[in-house]
Amino acid sequence: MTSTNPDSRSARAALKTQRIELPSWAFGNSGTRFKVFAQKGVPRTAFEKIDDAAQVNKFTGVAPTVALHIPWDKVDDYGVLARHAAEKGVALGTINSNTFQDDDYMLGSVCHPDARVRAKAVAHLLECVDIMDRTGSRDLKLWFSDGTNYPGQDDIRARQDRLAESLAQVYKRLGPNQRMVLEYKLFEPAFYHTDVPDWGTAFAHCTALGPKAKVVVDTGHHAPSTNIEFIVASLLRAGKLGGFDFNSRFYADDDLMVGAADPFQLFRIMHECVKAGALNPESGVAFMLDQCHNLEPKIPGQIRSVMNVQEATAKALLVDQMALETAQRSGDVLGAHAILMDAYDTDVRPLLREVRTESGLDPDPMGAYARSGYAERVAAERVGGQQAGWGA
Ligand code: PSV
Ligand code: MN
Repeated sequence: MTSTNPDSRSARAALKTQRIELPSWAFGNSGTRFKVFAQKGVPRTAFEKIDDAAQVNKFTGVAPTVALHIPWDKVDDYGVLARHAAEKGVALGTINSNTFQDDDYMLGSVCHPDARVRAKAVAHLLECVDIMDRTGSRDLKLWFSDGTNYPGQDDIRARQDRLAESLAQVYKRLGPNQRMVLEYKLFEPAFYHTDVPDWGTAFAHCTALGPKAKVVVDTGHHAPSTNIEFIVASLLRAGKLGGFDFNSRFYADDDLMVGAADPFQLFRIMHECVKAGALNPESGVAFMLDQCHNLEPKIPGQIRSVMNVQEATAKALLVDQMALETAQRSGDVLGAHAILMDAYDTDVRPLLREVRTESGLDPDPMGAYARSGYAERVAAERVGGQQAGWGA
């Protein structure tokens, strides 16, 4: 006997409308501080990154937007880039800011002790909003590498004040349909204190700013053993979850394929999302990948990641919510746990194959991509030029 919902019709419908945003930087070369191994056929331009992202959408059908990172994806005319994306069947998504790769930012960006550097960082963020106007993007994603390495290096409270002032300047500039989504991260590159280290700090700043400011949960940005689904549930409850940067980690911010290290955690996160109706695009929760494929080929790495999210989502959709609630209310500890685990233990791959076939897709996205010959074609075509890379 299974306690998963035997009627999978609503699960199928939800899986067909699910949307997962891809990061442009996942298609460029990446590595660690020890070595970046170049791969054949890697894109040289933002246009070629879009081409590769469009392949992921072509074979999964659920990844129709591509996030840009500025200045990595800087182009002369964003209208041309947006039209190129549309021709390839995708659209430009979230604009990610970058205030971490300029010499001026050694001691911070929006929290820097020098007002000149703070102004420079804010000017970059405002430029990102200008780009959003041209790309039609809704979200400005903010992640700050700001922090200190040594006790006493700077004033922790003053840095919070500078952060709040800088964010307020950018918030004022947002259009009626634009949002800022603030990402937190426990540590790295700062090792003593980080200015936005956790969801509480991000939440406090977003609450002070107003309804257009929301928190982003990057699944690789917590201390080991952190209960991420609790954070997700709390932010959903407060209407402050802007979205996810999905990836997985074994040790720190490993940026590995989502669902690779801990598929059960991903399921628990998606269970909270399903319960809160966050899968619905109108909920305003953006499901994005933020990963680097250092060893594996990039496009199949992204396809696999999308499939991992789909599998966790399908399992979460199969949770018999009514039976779960009944068990929870009656204090049936083991019964409630069993209901959740029955859904998690379901092999949802046949269901997803059916969903893909019903959507006119090949049921096997990895195989279909491999058979398409795209990888060989771009490896032969993309010779010369400078391959895109993290930080390039
Ligand atoms: C920081 O570690 C982060 O998660 C932010 O989202 C950055 O924009 C991204 O990684 C850069 O790869
Ligand atoms: Mn991230």
